[in-house]
Amino acid sequence: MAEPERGADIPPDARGDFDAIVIGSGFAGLYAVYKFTRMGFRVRAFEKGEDVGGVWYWNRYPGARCDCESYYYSYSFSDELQQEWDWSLRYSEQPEILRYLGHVADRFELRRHIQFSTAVTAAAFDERTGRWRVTTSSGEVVTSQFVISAAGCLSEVQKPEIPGLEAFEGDIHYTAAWPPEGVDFTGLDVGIVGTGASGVQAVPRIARQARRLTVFQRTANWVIPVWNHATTTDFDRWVKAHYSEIREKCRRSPGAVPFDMSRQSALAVPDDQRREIFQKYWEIGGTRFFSAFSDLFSNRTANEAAADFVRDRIRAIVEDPDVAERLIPTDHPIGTKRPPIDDDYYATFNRQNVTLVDLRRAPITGMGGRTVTTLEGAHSLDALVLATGFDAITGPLLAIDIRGRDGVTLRQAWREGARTYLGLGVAGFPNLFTITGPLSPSVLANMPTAVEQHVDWIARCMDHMRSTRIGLIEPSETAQDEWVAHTAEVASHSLYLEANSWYLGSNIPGKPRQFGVYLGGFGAYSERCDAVAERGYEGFRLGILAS
Ligand code: N01
Repeated sequence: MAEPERGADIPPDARGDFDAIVIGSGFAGLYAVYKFTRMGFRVRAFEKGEDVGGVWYWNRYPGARCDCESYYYSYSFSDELQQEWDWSLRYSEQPEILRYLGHVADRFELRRHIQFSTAVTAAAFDERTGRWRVTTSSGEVVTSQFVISAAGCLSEVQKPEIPGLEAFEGDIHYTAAWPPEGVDFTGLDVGIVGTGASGVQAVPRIARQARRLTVFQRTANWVIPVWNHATTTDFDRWVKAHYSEIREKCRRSPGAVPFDMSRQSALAVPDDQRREIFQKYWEIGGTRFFSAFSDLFSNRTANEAAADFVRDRIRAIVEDPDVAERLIPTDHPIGTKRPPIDDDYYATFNRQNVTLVDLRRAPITGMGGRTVTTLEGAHSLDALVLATGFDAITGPLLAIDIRGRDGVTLRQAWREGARTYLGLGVAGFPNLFTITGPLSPSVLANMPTAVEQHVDWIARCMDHMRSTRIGLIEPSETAQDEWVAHTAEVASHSLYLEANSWYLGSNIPGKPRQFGVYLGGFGAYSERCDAVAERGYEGFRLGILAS
């Protein structure tokens, strides 16, 4: 088979001049390139990885898997694509998702528009020309009418300061930047720091391969089973015959998923019935556990009932009662830090080669050679895995030197927290669009659906501007202020604010505490975006260029 087309084959554009620059080529970037090029826009995407995939390119750690079911964690824009692609697992693992994205890039000939191994380092709006000057890591400067960030919400790796880390002489691997060739832990003593979604998925796989695994846990997390299994021909056939209804349901639902949330309060049923319902949803598995009742994220007592149920499950699975107690979270309501989904996590602590170290009780005090020392003792390790997360939501945008009107940087504009209108645009930064940006439903919606909705909205807007000869669009300060206040108000009714989570930026020292996700529900949000467009881009200022 011929080698797929690569970014290196991009025909040089004589003027380095584009209609749209797209940052990134994960789910969002690929669809943006597809959509904009099909509409006749001159597009270039810059991708810092060597290939497409975004988050699925970088997060190749053992066990990396999606927590949405395969049939709806996929694109809907092409019926041929959704009919021809077969998923092998109910919840896809990283290699299969990366193959899918590679297939999409090949099938729709997208690679020719993507320049790989090239990061966007800066973007400055030129008020004289009304265009953006975009600088890349290779020193190239191009200009464009629009800049569209498809940099994602979880792509800026967090490398926390851990005492003595620089003195550790064994191998160090970040789950979020895993070597493409993989890592063989056979016969090694391995440590892992971090028990978020990445750590929880990696622990069972590494434990099966390594000689010993030491899990350094700072905060225990609530883990829900996934019950992953091979897809069946019958289910596949059913899905493919019903894709239009499934996708429509996703587009209208609060989480962009094809199932309903219960309308019943957890407190409206007697104790034994409540436990039966939790049991039923536990057996369904995944994030659907949280749709068992309507008020798990808004009512402390309802949430506590769910926590109580899961506590019992943990105690039933983990054989050592002391280890079980240390694995039970005590500092946040269930689900308010993103709950990891995995089948083997708790049972892995029954293995003889796995040790849990509680960093709350015994913090790491230093490292040296191949030893990690805590207040309670020394651990000899050949390799250390850091599953320590991301500077989420705003991090990928703030990592780029973005300058809007009057040379104001995005960092300055957001020094007290992200300010956007609909998570799509930023006042003072004309013609900059952010796909699944801060204060949109983003990470609390099924991503491919959220991505398609944003890209379609942006494409419609660009088309409208082209046909009406409007050169500039940016949110008004008033509309942006109202949106920021509205997102904060909606979040204030939820229990999410009770956890120190990356949703709130709490994992990054000095980051303003702000709930970065719109909690009003994806379906309602999407309707609002459509209404804004239909009312002539209400809340945006539209401008005609002087020349
Ligand atoms: O990162 P995290 P993640 N010393 O920030 C600990 C998505 N995702 O990569 O809680 C010791 O959640 C930190 O401890 P604490 C998903 O949305 C999706 O796991 O801050 N420990 C925590 O335990 C997810 O939520 C999938 O006390 C330190 C961990 O590191 C998001 O990505 C799979 C530390 C970080 O957890 C991020 O998940 C994987 C320190 N200095 C990820 N610093 C899917 O299934 C941090 N920690 C699709």
